[in-house]
Amino acid sequence: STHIRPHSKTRVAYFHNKDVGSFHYGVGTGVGAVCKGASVYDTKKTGHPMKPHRLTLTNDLVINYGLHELMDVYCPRMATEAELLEFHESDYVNFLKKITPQNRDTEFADVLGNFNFGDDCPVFDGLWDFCRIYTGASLAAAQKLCMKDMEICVNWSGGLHHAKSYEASGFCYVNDIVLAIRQLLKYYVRVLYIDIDIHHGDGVQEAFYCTDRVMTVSFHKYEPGFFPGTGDTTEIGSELGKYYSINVPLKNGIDDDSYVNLFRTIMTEVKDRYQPSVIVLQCGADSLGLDRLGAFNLSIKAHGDCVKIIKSWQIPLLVLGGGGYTIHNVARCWAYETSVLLDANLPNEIPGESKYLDFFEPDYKLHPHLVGRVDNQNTKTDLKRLTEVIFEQLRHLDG
Ligand code: ZL4
Ligand code: CA
Ligand code: ZN
Repeated sequence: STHIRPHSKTRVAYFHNKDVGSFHYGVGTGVGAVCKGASVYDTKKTGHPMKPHRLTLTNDLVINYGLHELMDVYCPRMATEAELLEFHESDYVNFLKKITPQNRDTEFADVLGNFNFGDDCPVFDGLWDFCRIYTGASLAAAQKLCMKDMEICVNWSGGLHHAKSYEASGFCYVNDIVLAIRQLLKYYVRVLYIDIDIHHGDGVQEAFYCTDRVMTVSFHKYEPGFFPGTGDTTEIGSELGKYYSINVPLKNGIDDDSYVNLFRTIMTEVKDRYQPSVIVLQCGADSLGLDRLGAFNLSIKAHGDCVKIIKSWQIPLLVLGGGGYTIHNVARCWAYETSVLLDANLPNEIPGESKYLDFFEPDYKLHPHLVGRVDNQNTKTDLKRLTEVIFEQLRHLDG
């Protein structure tokens, strides 16, 4: 299938562990009963919104479109406990290692709350392995970039940006991004972290708030009551890290043109001023239109345009997943973005060989119409003012 990728020589490595898609964020008792089949569990009323099955769907599209033939495919190892301890506190790691749905209400009932476990971050079967699988993939991808024999590494199971060193948060238990960036810092001088998930990348921002060796930029919805509640433009970093944390707070319903223009304008200025040696891009797909938790209006093309812009700079790149709760669109988005990274052109028709073809009904297209549910509450004036505030902050980076 090389005909779909005529001229590109970019080397891309894809990290996928087949087991990652079979975990379920079940909420305590009765987990076994609701987890037997994805079709039963993945219904709106009973399930947690985070569904690892979306990673199986994504990989299925990648394979059925033949993209695996255009890149190096790795089944990465699991991260070790020692690797998790490079960022996370030992009390928390010990808890993660030991907690199970069976001991959660007895032995560990008192400490669940201390580590922020609850409805958002439930105990589920295989939690420890799940964390080590998605983190192992991000670490393997970062290590590959450190060896400098690959331009782009991809791990769609990573990007869990809310986890803190001492607790779980917002569906995230281990912060694979922080761990991957810490690995990159051993070989690269300056790391630029970009986060297009609809939620604020608070865990990554917090971890690198006081250093100028990592610049974090998050685009997100910022409204009273919207998780996690941080990410105002006033959060700019501190000490050596002052001016090295950037936040782009947005309102509901932002459309393709506004978002991509804003992204291009801000990120080009960030790149020119910061001159990153490597980039980590978190591609949370909950910024798409019609997401179950999100409220933006982006099409898959526009989301992918952000990836295209970063790829065009030809700086070593680690591409990660993140949020995304309307799972058939998550799979479409990340399969499309894999093709963007490969300069491959995919037909709009979803390949008929897919075992999961039913997920893509009724249109069976890669690019369905996702726009139109919420009004754009971001005015031209808002976005102009926002750009000015951020450009003013970026002026401090010279000299
Ligand atoms: C759910 O239906 O805003 C969890 C979470 C579980 C199943 C059964 C329990 C029902 C929506 C969300 C009660 C659920 C109450 N179940 C959840 C303040 C909150 C406290 C918890 O994309 N309740 C917390 C986290 C956000 C809050 C977003 C995004 C991750 C990422 C990267 C994390 N938490 C209010 C909500 C459900 C659930 C339905 C839910 N939780 C929606 N938004 C949140 O950035 C991966
Ligand atoms: Ca974000
Ligand atoms: Zn999110």
